[in-house]
Amino acid sequence: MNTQDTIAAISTPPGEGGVAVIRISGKRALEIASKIFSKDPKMIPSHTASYGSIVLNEEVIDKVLLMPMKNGRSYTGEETVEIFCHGGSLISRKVLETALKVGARSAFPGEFTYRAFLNGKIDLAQAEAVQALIHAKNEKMLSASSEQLEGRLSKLVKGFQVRLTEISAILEAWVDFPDEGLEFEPMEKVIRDLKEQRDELNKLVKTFHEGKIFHDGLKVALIGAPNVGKSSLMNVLLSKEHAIVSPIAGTTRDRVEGNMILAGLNVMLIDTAGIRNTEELIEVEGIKRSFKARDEADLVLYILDASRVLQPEEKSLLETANLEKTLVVWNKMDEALPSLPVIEAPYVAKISALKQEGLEALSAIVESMIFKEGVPSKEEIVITKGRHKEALSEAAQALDVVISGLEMGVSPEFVAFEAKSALHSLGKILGMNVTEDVLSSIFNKFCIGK
Ligand SMILES: Nc1nc2c(ncn2[C@@H]2O[C@H](COP(=O)(O)OP(=O)(O)OP(=O)(O)O)[C@@H](O)[C@H]2O)c(=O)[nH]1
Ligand SMILES: [Mg+2]
Repeated sequence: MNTQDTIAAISTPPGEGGVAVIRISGKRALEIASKIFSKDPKMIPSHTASYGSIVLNEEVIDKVLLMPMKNGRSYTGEETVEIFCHGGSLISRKVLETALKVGARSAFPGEFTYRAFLNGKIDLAQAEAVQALIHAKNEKMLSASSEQLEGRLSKLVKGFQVRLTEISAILEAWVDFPDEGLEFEPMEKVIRDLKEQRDELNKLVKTFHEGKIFHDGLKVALIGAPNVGKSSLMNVLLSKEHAIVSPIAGTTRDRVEGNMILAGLNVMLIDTAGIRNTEELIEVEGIKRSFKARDEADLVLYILDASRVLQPEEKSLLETANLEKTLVVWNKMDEALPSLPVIEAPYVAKISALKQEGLEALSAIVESMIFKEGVPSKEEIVITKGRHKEALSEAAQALDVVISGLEMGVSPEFVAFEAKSALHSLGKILGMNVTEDVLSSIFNKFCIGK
């Protein structure tokens, strides 16, 4: 990928809309714009939109607003021109093509952001946040990625780097002047600092549990005997008649999926065939799938019918459940028996799918099951990328080796080497010492024009 070229792309989504934006970025952006615009863009003040025509070979292609961004004061850090044209897909394509005809090159996916990264406008963690922000489908992911884009994670990582660089220097000095030992700073203080850093890194690593859920969402399976109201609950949660509901036991035979937002998270609900002893071949296959859905789910809503006595099969099903991820839901509370058996499970809810009662409490319990240590606040930094988690754990592990090395008095060279390796791992988050492969795997996922 030649980074000297001036690149151009349509930055708005494909299809028809009110306005489309064509972005041109690179050393020759103004010159290229001057060849196709009715006014000289060099004369337009930076960051000011000017009305005019896109013209090529005397043919007026469109009436547009054009805005130059000069002296690198742009997203990419390069000279940039943005053209706001009419939003038809054909017209925006034509405007782009005029720019390509006079010397711009089509941008690759994510190439504008890649240049912003190369020009030091943003670091790699921030570039990843741009991508996450665009694709965020729930509030929590949006807030985590905008924090990251603002550079909060980067700042934290840089803080670790500063302190570790100091410690590294001390250890290096110790390598060079072993006789003088650690007189620059007492050994106890170095070890104490290192432990603090390691613990903070590990704390950050742990937030990946939440981050992954923000990013990937949750699979929630509705499990239970026939006729307890699984499909009814699914329909109520989705606010539509998605799965067939009937008083006949064994209505649902296949897995039925639906997507929704629950407790601020993307949830894929999976309705399943009611589990019972049966010889019926299709139902047997359906029940097999119910068990599979139960085992794969992040969370299981185990539905019981409060209007009738608990069946022996239901009790034994509960005995084999993974209770940490199971929420026992008494449904049909509107027709509940006078007394319900006590269920030995940490999470129990009572609802009526028919009357739509108890659903908020259900959502609150789901939230408490997912965020066992409380919902992360907006200010809290949450790791959402496996890549970051890996780099942070690597750094924490390297620090572990440094700490035990210092405590056991191993050779200073070895300890200094491990401290360097921790620094190296942290740098990867910001985009230092990462391979071309890592970079392209990140930027390839972007859309064209970003
Ligand atoms: N009274 C009352 N009836 C309910 C409630 N929820 C569901 N039902 C009724 O229970 C019957 C079975 O509901 P479904 O949602 O089809 O039950 P299911 O668990 O999906 O059943 P299968 O698909 O056969 O496994 C229907 O007649 C529903 O109207 C409730 O909260 N209260
Ligand atoms: Mg059903």
